[in-house]
Amino acid sequence: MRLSRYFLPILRETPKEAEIVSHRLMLRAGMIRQEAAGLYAWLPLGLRVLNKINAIIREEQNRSGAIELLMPTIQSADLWRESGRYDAYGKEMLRIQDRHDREMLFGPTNEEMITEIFRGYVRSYKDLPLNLYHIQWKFRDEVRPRFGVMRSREFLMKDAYSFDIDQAGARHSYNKMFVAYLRTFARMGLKAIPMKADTGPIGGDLSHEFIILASTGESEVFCHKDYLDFDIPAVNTDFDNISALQGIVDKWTSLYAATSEMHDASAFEGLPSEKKVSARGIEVGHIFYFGTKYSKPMGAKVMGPDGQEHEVHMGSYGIGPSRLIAAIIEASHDENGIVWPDAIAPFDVALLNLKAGDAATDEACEKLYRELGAAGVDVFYDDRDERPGAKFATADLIGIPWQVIIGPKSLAEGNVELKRRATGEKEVLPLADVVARLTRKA
Ligand code: 5CA
Repeated sequence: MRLSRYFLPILRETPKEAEIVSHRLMLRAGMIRQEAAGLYAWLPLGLRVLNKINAIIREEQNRSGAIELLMPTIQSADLWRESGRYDAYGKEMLRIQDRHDREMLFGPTNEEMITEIFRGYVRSYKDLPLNLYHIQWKFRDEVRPRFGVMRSREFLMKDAYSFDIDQAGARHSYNKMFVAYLRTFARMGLKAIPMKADTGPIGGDLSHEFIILASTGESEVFCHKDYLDFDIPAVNTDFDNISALQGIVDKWTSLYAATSEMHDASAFEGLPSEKKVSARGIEVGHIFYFGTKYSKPMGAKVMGPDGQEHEVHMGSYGIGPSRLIAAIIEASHDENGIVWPDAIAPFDVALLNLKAGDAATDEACEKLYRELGAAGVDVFYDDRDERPGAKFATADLIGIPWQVIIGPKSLAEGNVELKRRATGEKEVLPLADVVARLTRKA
């Protein structure tokens, strides 16, 4: 991508309305634009990151055996009357009337709709377990939308829903999501800790929130320090191995970790003082087991091996991809801007032409741009006629992991400079070695 032909509306001034660093940086870096309170347009740079996040989520959901579909954003009120949640949900639900005066709503979550889909097709325990997920926009009319996409009214959610014949099966389905979540967040460079959580309007009696520690987090959390160094389950984890998965979950729930709603002060006090972490946290995922809470009122039953009908046991599993972007920036930035982890960066490499218009510099940049592209490297090419200072500032602000800096002086000796955004480390290397160096990515 050539910056001269891209759409990257960078702000020079720090926007006054933004209270936390991720919101400020997302606005300044031209990733999002507020369209109304708690509603954001995703500008090209922001959308690239969102797509990267979604790709990782999909890979890990699919690996665990979950299956993707797509449900609509608008739902019928009647569906929610069946579960009894239509009145209970209150003002957070955006209620809409269509031209025939039918009551509709913009979905805040999809337990009812997925249960309706399930009961329309599935009849036998032989079709279980089943876990269906989608990545779709949700709307919750939050009293106080704030912090940009961290707590917005419209936000993206990956929500998965599992169906099992009994509680033991549902536990295994829960564990699959638990392990998939550990892997998902680790791949984004985050240390997410599963914490015992309240179930709120979703309901149920088993629930974990996945929390990353950040001083600007909205929740108060308490946990054992050792969680921060636990190993993440390997890529070849066998999701069908019931006891192996239970072992991973047991380990990750063996030490103290709870949000303030579930906090047990006396249990926490019992920890050695050097192991106590009392901090603020951001909830990036939340998983629930709620048994037959929806299947019973909505009549989602299957024939069991005993020839009897059984109401299915369900769980639901959410991740907030749009919130995750803000959370990652909270965890990874410096005074110059965002520092993207490699896996979710909008581009792999920023190529900075320090003297656009100079024939030799232009030629070297164009050639490298083509070669990197051909090698599968996603390049952000700053080909504008701008001062070097402005180019360095832009590249630092938008946080691309590598910068290749090409100016006439070093180029005369056949060299360019390579900078690692995260550490600021610089090295000089021959122009001819850049492609090999960046495709090795070490
Ligand atoms: N149906 C369940 C699980 S699928 C559910 O709705 N869970 S939730 O309410 O916990 O939301 C799931 C995830 O969506 C949260 O962990 C969070 O990452 C994200 N999320 C929730 N509300 C917002 C919001 N207002 N802004 C941004 N992300 C949000």
